Order: sequence, then structure tokens, then C-alpha cells
Amino acid sequence: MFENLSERLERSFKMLKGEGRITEINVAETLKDVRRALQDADVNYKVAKDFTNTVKKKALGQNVLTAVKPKELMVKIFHDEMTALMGGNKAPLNLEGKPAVILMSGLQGSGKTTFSGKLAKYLGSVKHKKPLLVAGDVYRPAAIEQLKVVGAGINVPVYSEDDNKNPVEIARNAISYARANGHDLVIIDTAGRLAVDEDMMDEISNIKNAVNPQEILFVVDSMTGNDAVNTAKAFNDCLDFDGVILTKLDGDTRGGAALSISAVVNKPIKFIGSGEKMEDIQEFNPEGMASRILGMGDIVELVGRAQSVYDEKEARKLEEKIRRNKFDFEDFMRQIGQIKKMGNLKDIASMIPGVGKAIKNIDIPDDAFKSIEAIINSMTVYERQNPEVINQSRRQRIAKGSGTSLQEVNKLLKQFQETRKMMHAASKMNPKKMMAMAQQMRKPRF
Ligand SMILES: Nc1nc2c(ncn2[C@@H]2O[C@H](COP(=O)(O)OP(=O)(O)OP(=O)(O)O)[C@@H](O)[C@H]2O)c(=O)[nH]1
Ligand SMILES: [Mg+2]
Repeated sequence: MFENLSERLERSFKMLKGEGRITEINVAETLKDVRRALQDADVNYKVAKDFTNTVKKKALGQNVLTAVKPKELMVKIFHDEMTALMGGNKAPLNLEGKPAVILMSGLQGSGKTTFSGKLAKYLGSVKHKKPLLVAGDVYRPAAIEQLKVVGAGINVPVYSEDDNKNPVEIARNAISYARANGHDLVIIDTAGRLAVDEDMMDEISNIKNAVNPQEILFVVDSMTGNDAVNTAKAFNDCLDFDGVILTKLDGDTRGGAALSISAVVNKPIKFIGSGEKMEDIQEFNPEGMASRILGMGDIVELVGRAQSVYDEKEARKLEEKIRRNKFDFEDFMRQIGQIKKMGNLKDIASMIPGVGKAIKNIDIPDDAFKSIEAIINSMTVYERQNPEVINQSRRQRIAKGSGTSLQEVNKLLKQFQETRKMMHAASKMNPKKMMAMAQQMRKPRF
């Protein structure tokens, strides 16, 4: 799922490639395209509009001159905003209560019965609950039987009253039964209708009032598309539910519902269902979902780390030094230090799109900079600040002191001089280009 949206977003971001910074002009086209992509993926019109406006505000407010590339920064902003849109944090179930009562609601075929079973199994094993399933769907002929089959498959008892057509009574009786039989969790499955109708809403409201559940969950088929938002609104107006369950995320869904529902009703998505088997249940994680939608989770992590070690003031100083051709070995060391602060080298390298797969089987030692650092450490402060004084005899001393060879010292000095010359030349030509080069320097090269 979401493949289309991911691809479209990636294409939109590509427009920013090569841009030095984010401006009103170069971001406008990208945002327009993103909004279209979201709407095509069934994201509610207003949600998509508000979303892109927020992103724009954030993007223009950022000082992107140096920190990271505009495209990467945009992905990060998108990721953060999408996470916020979907509720921000994980929303755990409230399981206080003796027993805790969970009431399922939702349209016909949305996956209530299946999810009731999944949840019973999940909470039984993860939270060590002793669940009881309750057959509250008294209308569809095979509904009770269906729940019994589900219960038998996961070893969870099912409470049902075959001759009783009153779901409110059944729910109430089930709770007494649960108390008497040591169940600390009751999950009530209810009947769905084809469309939102008053009878159904009345009935489930009555159940709600009779049993006062800890959690009312609204189950929605994520393939429903934009309609899901309206259904969610209707259920929420009537029940003021506590959380949303998105089912059938394994299918060929455009996924927009996931992005819209919790924003529109302002309720968290708590779980997702991604298959017909009882194991196909996951706690919903807004951050993880945002990464999946963007298809770029690693970039997000990489940019986050780069931002956390990045120091604007230092960068300005460096810029000035390069301009005056004063970039020295102390600056060089600081750059290495920054890269190292970002974490394990192989981890970092593998986050760069396209690199991950290529280096999967290559061993990058974490001390890749070791001999460079040793050489620089063997220089005197004077030498580091004035690399041009490092003559032949100093080179020999440095090689000895660092436990490296004369060739290695020569190589480093040559590379350093070349880099410095290039950066200086660039700085006189075009400030944008120079910064791009400086940025390049802070990236490990393999
Ligand atoms: N692929 C997939 N199928 C699902 C998922 N959840 C439920 N289903 C299927 O969807 C169909 C309907 O699921 P039910 O659990 O019976 O839905 P319901 O809401 O109880 O339906 P009613 O009782 O008729 O209102 C069944 O065929 C399920 O196997 C899911 O996450 N993925
Ligand atoms: Mg059912």
C-alpha cells in the first residue's frame, strides 16, 4: 500500500534537487504536486490543504542555507508533520477496570469480528489479560457462529445468548459473567449496517450507556477511501469514540483514509489490521507510518542526526576561513569530529539512499579516520594552523610520531592542499557552490 503515494511524493521532491535553498518560488510547485498526490491517494481535500500550508510555513521559516539539502529537509518536515497529523504519539488502550470493557463499532464488513479476535489474542499474550469475547451481533444469522469459530481458534471463550435478540442485555449479562469467571477483559463485538443509520446508532449508544466501556473503538476498512472520513464523523458524533482501528491495510488501498481520519475527528488511530489471520495486528505508530508513506525513513533519520550535531555558528566561521584561504587542519579535525558524532559510520553511510544496498556486505571499520587523526594529532598547533610550513623533516617527524608512513603523511597533505585550493577558488566564484562543497566535506566518502 501507499506505493503510489510514495512514488509521487518522491517525484515531487525531485523538483527540489540541486536547489541551494528553499524559497517561496521553488517550493510552490513541489507543494502543489504534493497536494495533488495526497488528494489522489484519497486524503480529504481540507486535510491535504491544511497540511501543505503547514509544511510550507515550516519550510520557509527554516534556515536551510547550510544545514542539509533542501530536498532532504523537506522530507524531514513532511515526515514530522505527517506524524503530527496522524496523532503524533502512540495511543495505548485504557485497560483499567474490572473487567476492562472494549466496545467495537463500525460499518458492515469493516472487520469488527476479525479484529475482536485479533485484539483478544494480542492482549492475552502481550498484556497477560484473560479476555472474554461477547457476541453482540444478533442479526446476521451466522454472526454468532463466526465469533465462536474465531474464539475457538485463539482459545478465548465466547459469551453468547442464542435466543436473546437484545444486545444491550447480552452485553450487561456478559460483564457479570466475566466478573464471576475471572475475566479481566471483555471485548464486545457488535452488528454492522451497510450505511450509517439511526437504528444502529441508537443500539450501540444504548450498549455504551449500559456497560460504560473503557474503550470504544471505531473499526474502519482502509479501502473505503474518502467516505471513511464521513462515516468516522457520524460515529464520533454519536459515540464520541476513543480510537480508530484501520483494517485491511494489506490490501490495495490508497491509504488516504489513514491520513485523514484522525485529523478530522481528532481521535488517535490505535491499531492496524493487515491480514485475515489472527496474528495480523499491530499497534499503530504514527512515526513509522509516516516513514512508510514517504518511503524514505532513512533520510529522515539521517537528517535528524545531521541537524543534531550541526552548529550554525561554527559553519559561519568555517565559511569565513575558507574565503580567506585559512582553512586548516584544526578545522579538518572538527569536521571529522562532527561526522563521528553522527554515529556508526556504516550506519550513516547506509542511510544515504542508494548506498545502503551497495555496502551491505562491505565492512567499514568504525576507525576509518584513525590514521588521519593520528597524523593530525602528531602535528604541533603551529603546524595545524599553518600547514604550509610542514616541510620534509617535519613530515618525517609526524610520520614517526603517528605510527604511519611518510607516504601516508604526504598523501594527506597533498589531499588537504588540493581541497583547500579548490574550496578557496570556489569561494571566490560563487557562494552557493562553495557551501555545497563545504557540505560535501562533512559527509564521509567511500
Ligand atoms: N485482507 C484483510 N482482510 C480482513 C482484515 N480484517 C478483516 N478482513 C476480512 O474482511 C471480511 C469482513 O470481516 P469481519 O471481521 O467479518 O467484519 P465485520 O465488521 O465483523 O462485519 P459484519 O459483522 O458483517 O458487520 C472478512 O472476510 C475478513 O476475513 C484485514 O486486516 N485484512
Ligand atoms: Mg461481524
